[in-house]
Amino acid sequence: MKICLLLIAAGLLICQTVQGGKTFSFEGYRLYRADPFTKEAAAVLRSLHDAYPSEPEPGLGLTFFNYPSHRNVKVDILVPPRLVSAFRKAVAGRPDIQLELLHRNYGRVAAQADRENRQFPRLMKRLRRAVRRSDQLILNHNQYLRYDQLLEAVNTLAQQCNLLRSNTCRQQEIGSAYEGRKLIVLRIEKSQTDKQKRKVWIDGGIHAREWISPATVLYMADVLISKGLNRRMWTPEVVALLDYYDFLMLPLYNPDGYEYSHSHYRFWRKNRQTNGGHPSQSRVCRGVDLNRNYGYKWGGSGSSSDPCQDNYRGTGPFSAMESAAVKRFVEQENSDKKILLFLSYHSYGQYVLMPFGFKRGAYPRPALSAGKMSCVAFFGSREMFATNHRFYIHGTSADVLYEASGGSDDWAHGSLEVPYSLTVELPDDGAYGFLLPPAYIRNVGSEAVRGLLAMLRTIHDLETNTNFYRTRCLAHTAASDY
Ligand code: 0X9
Ligand code: ZN
Repeated sequence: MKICLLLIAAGLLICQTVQGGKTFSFEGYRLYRADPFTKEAAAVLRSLHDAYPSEPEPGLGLTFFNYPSHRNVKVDILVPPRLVSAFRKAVAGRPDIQLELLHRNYGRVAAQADRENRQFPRLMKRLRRAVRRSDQLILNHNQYLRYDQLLEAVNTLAQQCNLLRSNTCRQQEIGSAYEGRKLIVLRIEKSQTDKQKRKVWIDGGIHAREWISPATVLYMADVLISKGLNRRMWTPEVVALLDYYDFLMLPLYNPDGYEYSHSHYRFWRKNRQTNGGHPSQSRVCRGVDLNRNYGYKWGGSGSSSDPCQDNYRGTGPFSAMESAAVKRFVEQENSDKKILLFLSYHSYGQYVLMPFGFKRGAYPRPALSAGKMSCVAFFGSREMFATNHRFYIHGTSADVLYEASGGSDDWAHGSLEVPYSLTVELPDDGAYGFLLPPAYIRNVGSEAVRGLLAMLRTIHDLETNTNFYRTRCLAHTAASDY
């Protein structure tokens, strides 16, 4: 009851606050959801995507929140006022496209999200005076942090980790982003002498606008440290996890793009490197989609050669500094084939995706390897559903989402032969989309931790119990599909 009153009081406080900030306002922008029923309809959406790129001035053209690769792939599209009639002319009235207006003025939605991100930490501070925080994590997890704050948070985690158990955590600068910001990997290694231990790679924030992703990776690192090393907080399964695996965590893969999405354009996706000019553009466009820049099947479907597009693949495999740094590091860490699980966290949509993403109907070989990965994805998504009743779809990226080549997950499995490689699309399902309020961070974080535990439990079972696949997996995976 007290909480409710406080929440009401805080709600009033939110209403009173004056809108501020100098970021792009989205005033009058409309958010549409288009569902193409035929392949011709999907092609119409793709031609709009290509004809009106968001750049060279971000927000000038259409901003697609996802890519219309096939029929029945619903896409959310942000339309500036000047393009509303052209957009509607191309799409509305087509019997094979269902068009829904989600927001008439996305400026109001973005402004509200901005206010909440600034005010929620203050609200939580007040609340905590009344309600003692029960989970005892090291960090607050109530705000989408800026780059500096995020590095500070990683530093705090590393220090606390080593206070709990000396020499367990290490921060490693694996390279830098185009504008010079650091790429920091947090290593959590409970026993550095155990040569048998397998490694788990986890990255977040490869796409700038997916703010819930770095926040979730940070949350997961906090739980691993707080509940795996702190005697007063021990959770047996987390303790065991640190005995079996070493964790290599890169919470913020794309710091330049992330900062830009905070300071200028909220829906920026790529990194911030300057590209050579495109013949059709008088101005230079910026950014490479880092998740189209990987070397396995680079340059194929779902990636663009146009530097102004959001899914621009770059000039060649690993042409971007960020992905080149990650490649170097991950390859070195995997030189003894010790990486067992490669996990990339994105948003939004609620999917657990496995390779391959470059083409529909392409599966890991042998079929058993695809079946095992699918089984891990299934148990992960089932556990995440059990946590907060948010449903995650699992399958190969190309089959259940869209075709997109040059992704990190395809590379980890296809080139490095990491046995289990998954991409998790975190919440939500599109109601808030990228503007998921910071109040969700803890909630999504705990769901992600439980998903991670379930995935690693399943992998352990698969690797140690020869009957597990037959008795527990086959019921959930149509092995014949692979
Ligand atoms: O398009 C992507 O890079 C990911 N979705 S997102 O909406 N977060 O941008 C999905 C990547 C799936 N993996 C591959 N296609 N390889
Ligand atoms: Zn993404």
